[in-house]
Amino acid sequence: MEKSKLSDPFEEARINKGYGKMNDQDDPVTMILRLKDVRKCAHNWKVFQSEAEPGRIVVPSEVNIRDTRQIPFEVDPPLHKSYRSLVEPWFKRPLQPEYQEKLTAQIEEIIDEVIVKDSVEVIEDFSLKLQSRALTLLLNIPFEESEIWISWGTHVFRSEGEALDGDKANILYDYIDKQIYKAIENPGDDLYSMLLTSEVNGKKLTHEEIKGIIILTFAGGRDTVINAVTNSIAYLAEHPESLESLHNNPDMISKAVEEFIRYFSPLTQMGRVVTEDTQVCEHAVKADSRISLCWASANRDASVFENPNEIVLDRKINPHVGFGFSHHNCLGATHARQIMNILLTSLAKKIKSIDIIDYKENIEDLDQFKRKVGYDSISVNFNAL
Ligand code: HEM
Ligand code: EMZ
Repeated sequence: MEKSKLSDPFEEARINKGYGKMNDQDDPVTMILRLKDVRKCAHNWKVFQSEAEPGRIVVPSEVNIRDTRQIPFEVDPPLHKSYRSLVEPWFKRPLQPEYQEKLTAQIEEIIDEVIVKDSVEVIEDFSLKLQSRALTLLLNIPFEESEIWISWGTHVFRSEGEALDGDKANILYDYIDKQIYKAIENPGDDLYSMLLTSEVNGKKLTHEEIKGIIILTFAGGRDTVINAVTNSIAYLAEHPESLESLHNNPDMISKAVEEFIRYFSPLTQMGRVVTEDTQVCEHAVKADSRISLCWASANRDASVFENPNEIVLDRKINPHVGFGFSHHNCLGATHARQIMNILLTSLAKKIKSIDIIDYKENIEDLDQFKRKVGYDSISVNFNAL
């Protein structure tokens, strides 16, 4: 088995039944596995809602470690739209050339740092740094702030051996409270200050609403980006010919980004709470139970994707749901796509090949399904072009 491969644990259940089951802290989940059904359910917010108890749509459920509602993620239409329209222009800033220049400088600096070393642990020394530094651009705050976030490690709610870590979550919540107070005293042109002067439906945002938006910005874009970056490097290590193709055909890079997101599906699934007794895939689901939209399974659906288990860098038709589907589609996707685009461009420009020295896989335990999402650690040697 190739070291960079992410196999598809859902195939059999997807083909035979279309759904899977998993228990999660005694709040079981019916996982929707086919692309068509995932889209249908994602669209149907009246029956499959996001705004139940804060934390409940996340798998594993975060109800025990968080009371703050993440916005706009845990809000349904029509209110969802009001919040979303407020933050959307801010999250499109990565399209500006100036933003992209800064991001390019950040990424090239990291590559220049690692290229001279014999052994680089990609998560610590590459992906976490890249993700944290890039986030200073998205929030529009000083670069140095990233040092604090790097010291928190890869996941803000998770620690080694513990899927949910309340103490660790509190570090983030306290930090955000402080940052909001600082922005009240000393407003600037950062995301906190923008939110502090904003109104939704004629009312100023509360501290709790701002906190909910910022927590989501930190949590949603952390291990997803880290896994996307790390998995790309592992893949290119085993496929030097792909690195060469990207070097020779820069036009291919945006297609390659979409294909990596499809294949890696850094966010495996997201839940919804069922509001009335209904059926999915001819299977009864009860009101107040949970379903999940399994993006990772939908992205391997052979009725939609030819050779779903292969990375086809220039895949022509690629309607993947790696960034979700319908109104809750990923708000950070513009930023994440720029990171991936610039990463591939810079690697193709500077790196000839990458050798994997050692690695430990990160396997998500989804009850009967075990899914590799990336690595706990992976050491490599980058060889300059
Ligand atoms: C929503 C995936 C990066 C912020 C989503 C959803 C998916 C997703 C699948 C849909 C959730 C649902 O329907 O319930 C990813 C992947 C990423 C990534 C694969 C990286 C490769 C980011 C980043 C940020 C971010 C960098 C921000 C810094 C958000 C937000 C939402 C969201 C705010 C909620 C949008 C809404 O409810 O309207 N993401 N995400 N994501 N993501 Fe991302
Ligand atoms: C939540 C989620 C957002 C959740 C769009 O996804 O990402 C997860 O990593 C967090 O644990 O709280 O922010």
